[in-house]
Amino acid sequence: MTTAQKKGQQALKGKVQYQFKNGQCSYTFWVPELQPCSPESPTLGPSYSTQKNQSLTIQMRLLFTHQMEKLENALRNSTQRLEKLEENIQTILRTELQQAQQNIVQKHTGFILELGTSLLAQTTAQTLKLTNMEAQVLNQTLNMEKQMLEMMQTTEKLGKQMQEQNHTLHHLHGHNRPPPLLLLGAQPMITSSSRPTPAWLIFSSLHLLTRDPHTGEQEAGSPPCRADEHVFQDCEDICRSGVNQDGVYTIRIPNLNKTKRVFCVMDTDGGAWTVIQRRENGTVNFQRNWQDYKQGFGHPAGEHWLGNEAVHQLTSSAKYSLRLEMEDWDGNTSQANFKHFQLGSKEEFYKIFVNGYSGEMPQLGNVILWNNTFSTHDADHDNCGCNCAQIMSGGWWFDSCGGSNLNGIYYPAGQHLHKINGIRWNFFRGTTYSLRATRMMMRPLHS
Ligand SMILES: [Ca+2]
Repeated sequence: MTTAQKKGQQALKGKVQYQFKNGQCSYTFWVPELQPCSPESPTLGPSYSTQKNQSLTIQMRLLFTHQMEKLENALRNSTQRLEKLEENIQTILRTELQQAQQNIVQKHTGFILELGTSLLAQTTAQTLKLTNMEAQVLNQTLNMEKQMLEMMQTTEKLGKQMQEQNHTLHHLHGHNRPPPLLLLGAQPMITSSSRPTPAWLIFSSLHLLTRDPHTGEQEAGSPPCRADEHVFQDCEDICRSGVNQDGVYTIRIPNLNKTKRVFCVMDTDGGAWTVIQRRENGTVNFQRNWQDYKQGFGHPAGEHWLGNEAVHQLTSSAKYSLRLEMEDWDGNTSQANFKHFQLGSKEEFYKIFVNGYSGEMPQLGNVILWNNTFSTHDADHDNCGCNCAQIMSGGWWFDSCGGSNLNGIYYPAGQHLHKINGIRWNFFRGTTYSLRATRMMMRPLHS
């Protein structure tokens, strides 16, 4: 509240004008003018004293009002100062708070950056280590492949030298005597001098198969084919039913509640062969995984893999023999025969059991497949620190990558040389020669 005092500019007779202003309101007072005191004046008496007291009261009120006004102003000034002080304090506190927050953010950011840098450095170091290890492994693998190739080339040279020595010995002993390999108990071998064309006609001449390798006499105990059975376990069963034509037939695999289509090579003299593998033109991809080799694939009338499980069940239900037939790109053929043949279970990784070998290099023949487990690129069960199926391709009983792989990559004519991952049988055409055609087949053991 504000108050103004004005003293009247014009005095009425014997009175003095006082004006007060409070806000928008103004008040006017007329106060009697004090007369100089005269003790002798008979007019001064009680009336004069009363007027004087009233004037003093008004002056006191005015003075009080003035003091109050000063006090209010002082209070207002103090309030304003306090407000400014509070504002300054808040400003200072806000500034300090912001500064503190910035400091905290900077510290956290610095810590996170430092941590990130440290992790990045560690990751980089680990990546470098992994890269170095990968490079070392790759180099070692390449070195191993190179050494293996060199070893195979050396083996191939030794094989050629051995063949030349055999040839020399043959000439030294005279042309009327058979070559040494045949004297060592091999099955009749198709040599280049007696090679017919086409070569597979030789395989159809199965009367050779049933003859004793030493005497050339007919094998004893070869049952004649008959037609009194209706559920066929294998091609020999079909042959016994009276069928004597080569072709695709249906058999029921023992212990498996399903049938299989197979190609049968009928031989009325010596039973019939159930074909379990055939390569002849590269129309079927043999780069398969474990499951495919387990179940079989391809076409029985063409390129075909009967399946490890079926062969395991067949060879577990009866005694079987195994024959492998091979042909190179010049029409040369060769055979490998195993009198005893059995395939282990999937828990044994379809380990192959062969014995009673006859074929080229008879002293070493059993070793080429003997007791090796089956491997594919996704199931490494070989005896090498490497993965032979990845290096050699296909699925096979590799050992330490071994001396054979009839399921390798099919290379066409002109591309079949210097290949370690082709269709290979080291005893026939060496370690880097990829063959033109192969056939694997089995039949019950003839005593
Ligand atoms: Ca291995």
